[in-house]
Amino acid sequence: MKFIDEVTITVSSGHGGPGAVSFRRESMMPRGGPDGGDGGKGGDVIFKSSKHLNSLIDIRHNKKYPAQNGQPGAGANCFGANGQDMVLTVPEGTLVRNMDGEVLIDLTGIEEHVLLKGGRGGKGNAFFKTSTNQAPEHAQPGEDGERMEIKLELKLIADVGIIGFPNAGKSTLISRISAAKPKIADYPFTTLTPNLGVVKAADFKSFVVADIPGLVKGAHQGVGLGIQFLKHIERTRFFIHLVDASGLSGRDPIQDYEDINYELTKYDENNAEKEGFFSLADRPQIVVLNKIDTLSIDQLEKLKSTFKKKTGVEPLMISAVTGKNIKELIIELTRKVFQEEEL
Ligand SMILES: Nc1nc2c(ncn2[C@@H]2O[C@H](COP(=O)(O)OP(=O)(O)OP(=O)(O)O)[C@@H](O)[C@H]2O)c(=O)[nH]1
Ligand SMILES: [Mg+2]
Repeated sequence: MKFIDEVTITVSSGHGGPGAVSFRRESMMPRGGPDGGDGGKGGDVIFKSSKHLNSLIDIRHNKKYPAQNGQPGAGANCFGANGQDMVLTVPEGTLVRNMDGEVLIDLTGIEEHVLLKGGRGGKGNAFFKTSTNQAPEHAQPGEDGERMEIKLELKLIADVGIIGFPNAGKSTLISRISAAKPKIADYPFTTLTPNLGVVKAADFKSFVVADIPGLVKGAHQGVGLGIQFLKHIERTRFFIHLVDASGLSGRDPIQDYEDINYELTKYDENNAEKEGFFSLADRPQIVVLNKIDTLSIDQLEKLKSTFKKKTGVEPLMISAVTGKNIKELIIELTRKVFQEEEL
């Protein structure tokens, strides 16, 4: 299964500025020579790749990305200013295709590529002065820029995977922290295929979270939907281990937490031989207890301390429905995603 982020936009390079027709006029020189300057060059459309971006979310804000036109030339041999380039910074690995689907640029391993060149500026009349034509009356127009509709495409790679029992609120959580709109319902196995969401964090940072179908005890033996969906989060850096704290399911949060971890170790055993595999059980986890809106303050404190005592882990307590502590969770996720990147 592939998750593709796709955006269609129109890019255009700038027109060249026209050259000027002008003659020097000074009181002592009634018949001054030509002094029309050249127009400026139109801006280029340039793609740059960045390792620090991981989705096309920032490109979605606009449909059109024009570079600036060059300025016209002027008298006194003034050249027009060059138009500013349109620089689009996109994640490394982005493909730029034309509308026929042909790949124009593959930003894998390359840092910068000019897609459309801006038009040249026109020559001013000063340029056309010759011994036989001392007073040329014409200047060149600027060259036109180019316009193109393109499709950007990026295979999304999730940074963070959400694991947990069915009904724990994984889909509710991803819908809270990203623009993803997965199906949410009060029965197990609502999610049948993974969902990806892009989380926009502070400082223009963003990262990708994957919501996969719930696991149950015995998943490694094929119970429930089985553990095959874990393969979709094999490449994530860490997990949000989401636990239903409400007790409404009739299960025990600590037991749920341990059951899921046990399924991870079983998955590891089955995949240990696979080339490049790295253990899911050893993958860092942010342990999050959800649905705390259903608990009294006393129950909440008690659960938190029992959880810590029995598992050695201090969980974050949230409500994906009311939004309680979601901001704190996003801060923690951002810290962990980008801290590991800097190491
Ligand atoms: N009270 C309360 N209910 C919640 C909370 N988060 C999720 N729910 C409810 O729990 C039920 C299951 O939520 P989902 O987000 O579909 O759970 P899931 O983990 O994606 O479930 P599967 O896709 O079946 O694995 C829904 O009825 C949600 O409204 C919460 O913070 N508080
Ligand atoms: Mg779900």
